[in-house]
Amino acid sequence: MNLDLFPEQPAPSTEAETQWLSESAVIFRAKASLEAPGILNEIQTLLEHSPLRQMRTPNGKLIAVSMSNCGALGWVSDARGYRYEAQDPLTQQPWPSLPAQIHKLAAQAVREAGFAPLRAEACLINRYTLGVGMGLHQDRDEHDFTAPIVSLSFGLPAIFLWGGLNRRDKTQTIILNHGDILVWGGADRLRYHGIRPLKQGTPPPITHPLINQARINCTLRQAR
Ligand code: MD3
Ligand code: FE
Repeated sequence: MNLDLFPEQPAPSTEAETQWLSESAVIFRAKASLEAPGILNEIQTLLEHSPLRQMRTPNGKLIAVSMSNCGALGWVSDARGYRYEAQDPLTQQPWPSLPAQIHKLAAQAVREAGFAPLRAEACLINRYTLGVGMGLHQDRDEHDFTAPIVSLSFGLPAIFLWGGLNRRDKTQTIILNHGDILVWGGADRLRYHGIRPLKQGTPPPITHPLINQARINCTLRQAR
């Protein structure tokens, strides 16, 4: 008997494919699949130094996604605002260094997307458990909006909302699967975007405690 547990989601393709969302936004499907176990192990190790935590918005609201950072700068949010910091406020130590495998995949994706090399000194690590999402927002805490952003997705598939330059613009839904790398810049850099609350879905072909009924997203940005 074949019980289809996830009838609404097609099985994610394990095939490497390139999908352009526009002239300056591209998804490299399954591009990080091979490196995923190694990257997840590296993330697990660095999270022993700078653990995942829920931050608060400047208005005091708890952010549902659990976050940490690696690289020279980390994105933080608290009563003093959204900003990049060289030290983890939890440990008052520098953030762990960016794993070489993440750096290498991101640099390759930026090149293949046709952008100039970037100084990706900030890597935000987001972890979504079931029911957790991220509301529609723009990424505008960086100095230079001409630098593209790269994101790597691992674990459960997520429904990504791809909006326009105004909050009220219509959004498109795009599924981000395990191993997908997304690069966007240029005219798309300030688009509104978000992640729908995570649902159960086809698990990826590997298991790892960080992605057990969960999704990990690494977002690399040039902050300064
Ligand atoms: C397209 N993270 O941390 S990454 C964030 O999956 C964030 O955790 C999401 O949004 C996540 O700020 C989405 C992909 C992404 C991020 C920013 C974009 C796509 C984007 C900005 C403009 C257009
Ligand atoms: Fe964002």
